[in-house]
Amino acid sequence: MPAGRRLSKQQQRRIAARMEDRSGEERSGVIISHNGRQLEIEDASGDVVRCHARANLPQVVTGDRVNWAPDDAEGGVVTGLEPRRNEFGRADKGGRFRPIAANIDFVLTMFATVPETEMSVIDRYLVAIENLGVQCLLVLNKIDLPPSNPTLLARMSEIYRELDLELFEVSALTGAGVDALAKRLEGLTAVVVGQSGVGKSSLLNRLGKQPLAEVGELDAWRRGGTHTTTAARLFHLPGFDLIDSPGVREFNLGHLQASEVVDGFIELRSLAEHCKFRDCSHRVEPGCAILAAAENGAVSSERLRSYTRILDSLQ
Ligand SMILES: Nc1nc2c(ncn2[C@@H]2O[C@H](COP(=O)(O)OP(=O)(O)OP(=O)(O)O)[C@@H](O)[C@H]2O)c(=O)[nH]1
Ligand SMILES: [Mg+2]
Ligand SMILES: [Zn+2]
Repeated sequence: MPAGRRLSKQQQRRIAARMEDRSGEERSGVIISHNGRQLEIEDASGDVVRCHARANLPQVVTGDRVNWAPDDAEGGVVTGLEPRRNEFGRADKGGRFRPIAANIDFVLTMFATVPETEMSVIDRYLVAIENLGVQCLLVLNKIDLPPSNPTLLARMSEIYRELDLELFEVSALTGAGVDALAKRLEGLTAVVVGQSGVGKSSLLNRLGKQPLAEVGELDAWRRGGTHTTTAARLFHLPGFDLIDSPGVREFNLGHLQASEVVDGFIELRSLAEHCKFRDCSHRVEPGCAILAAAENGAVSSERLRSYTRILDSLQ
C-alpha cells in the first residue's frame, strides 16, 4: 500500500470478507470487456470484477468463459480460459488472427444508408464469417435517411437476399424495424460489427431502451469517422446479449489463404471445384467455372469484383 493511504473500516471489512470467502478457490466468469490487459469479468452472481490476465494465459476476448480468483480487495486475476464454442475476428497488420468476440450465435454485420458502404467492405465481413463457421445477419441502419447511393443499396439487398442472407432494415433513431431484429435474437448472443459511424452503439442503445454505450457526434463521419467505441463490450439487453464492437477502418483478412477467400463466397465455393486448373485464381485462366458463370450472369459481377479486390489486398 502506498504511504499515507489508509483503508477505511468498511474497506477493511470487505477485504476480510473476501479473504475468508476466497479460500484459494477459482470461480467461473464471463469477460464483459477487455482493454489491453485490463479485463472486466462478470461472476456467477452478476457482479463485475476488474481483473488482469495471468501472464501465461492465451489471449482472451469479450464473451470468453474464464476461471478467475480474487487477488486483493477490488480486483482479481484470470487464471484459465475455457474452450471457445466459436470466435469472430480479423487479422492485424502482421496477418495474425485477432479475435474480437467469442461464444456467439450471430455476427450482425451492419451498414447504413449514409454514408455509403462499398459492397466489398460487407463481403470482407462475410468472408471472415464463413471461414469461422459462425452465422450472420445483415443489418441496414438509418433507413430514416435518404440513401446516398440508392442504386447501390438496392443492388446490394437484391444480391444478398438471393444468397439467402437475412437482411434487417432498421433505424436506431426512430426504432423502425428494431423489434423484428430483437425477436430474431431472443435468447441468443450476438456481436455487432461494421464501419465506424454506421450506428452500432446507437442500435444497442435502442435495443436496450436506454443509453448504455457512447454514441458518436452527429455527422462526425462526414469529417472522416470518429471511432467512438474503443473496446468490445457485452451488454445484457431485454431478451438477449449483444456485444458492441469498435468500428475498424479496414477489416483485414490477412490471416486467410486465397483459397479461403473463395470459400468465403458461398456462391463461388462450389463452382471453383469445376475449374480446369486446381490452382485456378479465377481471374484470367481458361476453363474457369467462376468466370464462365459471371459471363452468363449466374454470378453477380459485383461479387466477383469484391473477390478480386479482397484477393489483391492480401498480396
Ligand atoms: N439518422 C440516423 N442517425 C443515426 C442512426 N443510428 C445512428 N445514427 C447516428 O450516427 C452517428 C454514429 O453512431 P454510433 O452509434 O456512434 O456509430 P458506431 O457504429 O457505434 O461507431 P463507432 O463506435 O465509431 O464504431 C451518431 O451521430 C448517431 O446519432 C439512425 O438510425 N438514423
Ligand atoms: Mg460505437
Ligand atoms: Zn477458376
